[in-house]
Amino acid sequence: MNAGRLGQAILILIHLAISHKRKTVIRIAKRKILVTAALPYANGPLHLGHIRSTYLPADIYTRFQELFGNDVVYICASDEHGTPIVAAAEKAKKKPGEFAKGFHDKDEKEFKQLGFRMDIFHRTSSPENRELTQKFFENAKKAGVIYTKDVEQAYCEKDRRFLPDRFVVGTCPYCKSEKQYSDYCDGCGKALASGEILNPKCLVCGTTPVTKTTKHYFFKLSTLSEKLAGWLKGNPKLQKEVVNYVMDWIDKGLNDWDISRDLDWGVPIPREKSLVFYVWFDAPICYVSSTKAWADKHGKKWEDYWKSKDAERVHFIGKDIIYHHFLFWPAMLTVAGENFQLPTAIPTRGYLNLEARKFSKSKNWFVSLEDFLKEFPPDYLRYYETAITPYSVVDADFVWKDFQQKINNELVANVGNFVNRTLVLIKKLNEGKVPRGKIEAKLEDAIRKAKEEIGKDAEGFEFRNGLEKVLALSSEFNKHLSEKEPWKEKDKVKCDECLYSATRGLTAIAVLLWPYLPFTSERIFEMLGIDRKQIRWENVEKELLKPGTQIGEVKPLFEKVTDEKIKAQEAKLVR
Ligand code: B3M
Ligand code: ZN
Repeated sequence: MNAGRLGQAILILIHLAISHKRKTVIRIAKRKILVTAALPYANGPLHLGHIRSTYLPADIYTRFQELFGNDVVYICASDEHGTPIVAAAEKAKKKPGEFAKGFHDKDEKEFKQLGFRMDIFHRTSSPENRELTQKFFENAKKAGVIYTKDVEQAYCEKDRRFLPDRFVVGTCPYCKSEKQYSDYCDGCGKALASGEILNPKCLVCGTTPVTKTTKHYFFKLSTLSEKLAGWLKGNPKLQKEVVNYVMDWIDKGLNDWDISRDLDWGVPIPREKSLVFYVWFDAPICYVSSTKAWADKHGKKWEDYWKSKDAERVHFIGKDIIYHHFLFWPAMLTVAGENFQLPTAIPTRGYLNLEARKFSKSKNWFVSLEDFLKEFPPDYLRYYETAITPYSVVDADFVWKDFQQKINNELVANVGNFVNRTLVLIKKLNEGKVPRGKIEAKLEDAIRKAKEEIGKDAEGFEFRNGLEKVLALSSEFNKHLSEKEPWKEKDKVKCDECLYSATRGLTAIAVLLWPYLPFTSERIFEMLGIDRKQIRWENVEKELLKPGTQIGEVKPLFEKVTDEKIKAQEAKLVR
């Protein structure tokens, strides 16, 4: 080979290497997805309702994305500021930070027990959040959307302090419910404007407050109406039903937003002595600061998620905080500069009632997460709440009898039965070894089709539909066993084929169940002796159990929920 030829050959090789590399890059390109769940207020125990609308759907989505092989991060934190926390802490004779930390730790523990795989559970009172909140404020100022105005505020002369929001109690001017907070009536659900409450009293000492003038900071939401409307209408990933009524608010005209409070607990407003930011200003910023805290710890860049057009940001919320996430938060991001990107999707779900009534701790109409988890496995809650939760803002009802029925008649009778039956039959008919065979075409198709549709449902946040399809697949495999009756089959080849097909259903269902019921899924894998690293999307239709594998001890996957347990729960609710 002469030198010219050699050079050419080298060039070709380099070219091949580059194009090969390019191909590889394209193949392994993962989507970057940031998932957040609304930050729980650190002022009371979590109940079953919080889980259904927000933390569970966010977890299922995150797990699907992980299963798909995408780069997904699940962010959450305790929301520690705001007057409810200051008031509750005062009652408990604790400092707000110390008081909030108690619930922060409790929430974190319970989230873990439910299998929520949050990458970080941070705090709004963290230094990262203080710093970033002040930066957002300075940038918003530069963008010209911040102004100050004197406002009339309730002031307690005895305690010598301003009384924002929850520090004033009184009678609702609309429904006349007594002992309501001045910003919100629990009786009729109306948000009350400052000064509206009748017969106002200081929450701490009961004195009738006077009004005093104080300087507040405002965010000019009104000037961003058009931009927000454009974003809402131009983003097909936002829920139509929600967009419709947010557009209605915009059409009626947006009020400017008072972002300051006369308090000493919160993120201080720069250059002010006695003002902190309103809790709803710094809370969503904590989505970003938590990402930063997580990224710093893991050698990643938080900007990749927040400032890149290629990344996706998905906020899971309950319907009570639509205003804050569809208007305030995108408005804040719009004026933040520095290439901050707006939310990609904001999946919103309705409230959960308990036996047809609102959850209320004070009225003893309440099931805390802690109490639930003492009695039932976490996957039972994950199953039931997913099964009653459509992708919509409609409310649902937690009913103990319905819970029992769904667990016993669907989860135990269908999935539990299929898993157990398959393994017991292999024990009986093939000495506990996975038989050799070929999966029946009809069943192979069923797996492929279920996988495709469940994947689509996950991308569309339709988790209930997806779960129903996993159950339908399990039914189909149960039916296959009942029809083929392998225990009566004289032909060994046919018997083997039937059982082998069942094992393929078993592993497919175990993978597909993982985002929904991770504990159950991992138990099936453990029972089969398959490494949990095999829980991957591309493995749904693969042979994960090799013929000849010895099945270990078979234990029932689930226990039925007994009548006694349900009666005991019902009796706890004081009717
Ligand atoms: N802390 C909880 C709620 O209103 C509230 C969410 C903040 S998300 C930034 O549901
Ligand atoms: Zn009212």
